[in-house]
Amino acid sequence: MFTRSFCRFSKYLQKPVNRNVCKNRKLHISTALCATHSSGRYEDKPEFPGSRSHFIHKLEFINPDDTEGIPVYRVMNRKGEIIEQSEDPQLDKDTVIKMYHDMTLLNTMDKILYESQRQGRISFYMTNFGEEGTHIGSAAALSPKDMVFGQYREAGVLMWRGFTLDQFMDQCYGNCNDHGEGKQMPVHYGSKELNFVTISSTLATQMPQASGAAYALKRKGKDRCVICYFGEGAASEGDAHAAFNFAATLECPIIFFCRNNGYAISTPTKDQYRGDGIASRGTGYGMYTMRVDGNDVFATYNATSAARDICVKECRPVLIEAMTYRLGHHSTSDDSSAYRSVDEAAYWDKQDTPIARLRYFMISKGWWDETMEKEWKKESKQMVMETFARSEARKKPNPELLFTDVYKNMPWHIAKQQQQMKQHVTNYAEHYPIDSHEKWKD
Ligand SMILES: Cc1ncc(C[n+]2csc(CCOP(=O)(O)OP(=O)(O)O)c2C)c(N)n1
Repeated sequence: MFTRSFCRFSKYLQKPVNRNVCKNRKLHISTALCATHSSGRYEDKPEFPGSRSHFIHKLEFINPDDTEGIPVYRVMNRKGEIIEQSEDPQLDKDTVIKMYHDMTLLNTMDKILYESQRQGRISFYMTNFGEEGTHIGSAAALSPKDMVFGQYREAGVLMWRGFTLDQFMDQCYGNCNDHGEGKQMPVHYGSKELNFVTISSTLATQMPQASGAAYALKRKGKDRCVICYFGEGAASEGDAHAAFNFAATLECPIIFFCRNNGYAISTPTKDQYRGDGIASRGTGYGMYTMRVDGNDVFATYNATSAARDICVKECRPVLIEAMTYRLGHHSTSDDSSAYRSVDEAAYWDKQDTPIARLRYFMISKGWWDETMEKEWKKESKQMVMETFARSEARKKPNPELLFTDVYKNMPWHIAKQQQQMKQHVTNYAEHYPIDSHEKWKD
């Protein structure tokens, strides 16, 4: 204030304003004020209600380039060797094998559904290649009662909780067994029984909703928390800010789980943000924060387990940023070779995948070998193929369902449209693929 009025004042004196003079003057003034402060005549520490801090007496900006990146927590190296024995979560053999089974089954399902889209058998698909460790590691650390809000690339969380291959494929086919009645695009899964809130396409909208759900859980006083997954691209949405700030100020038991896989479709992280990833934002909102190696299923497990404890015991939000790499294309509508080198993806595929790391670990324990690998590959592929054939053969839902659940009770004008559609399709049946749908009631 003082500096600005001093500059304005010099304009009235008809003298050219020399910015440096102004700047020097400002520094001079502030030194003078500081001298008074240090003499103890005024307060010794700032008492502004908006921050907790202390005074400094030299002008300096905080330069983000001066701060070191937040470290990446890992438990095992790329060869599946535990680095620090005290950090080994000591999971039993059955749990580790389930982790491996789920990660690889997801991988097999992805390959087959991806191919099925290429052949036009389903309309759309998104693979989870390279990110299986983030799904399984985090899901395994939660209670099945914890609520999940996902983005769309977290199918492994559902798999861990028991979503069946039939349920995945019925949704992708939008057939009569799909709980969503074929209304959404493929991969928009949801399951009330498994506490997995149905996915929707609009990025980051689930984030403030998840904070709200966590607030509701807190009010109910249950030992439950919410986990909300999102990509580093989605974190640029305004909704992400709203979610973080609400969760922190309202003290909500929520884990914000960011999958930082390097890309948001074709946008690399260097065009997405200029700070130190997403984790560096966490403490700015007043959240516990940590960055984890997302290709390390044990590190992800430990991080999520500790975050859950904080949520439930302290009722505070936690931000986890899991560093990983999106090995596949963004979706079946994308060809990633248009914006990144094939060599780059191949490097990650060869050097560091969560599946390979866990396999190394299991082999070193004597829990897995080549024969088991071959048998499981064969068995899991067969399971996926059989389910695929079943789902494909099922009829599409009754077209009447297009009009249901717009509201809880169908208003008269929607009922009228439903009748009109039935009449129209009956009159022009030869122009509609009516036989591939379940029949409506007359
Ligand atoms: C509000 C909104 N804007 C844009 C899109 C289009 N879109 C779909 S996915 C995506 C990229 C998201 O990237 P990221 O959050 O990093 O997740 P990833 O796909 O890498 O898992 C975009 C821009 C959308 N669905 N919603």
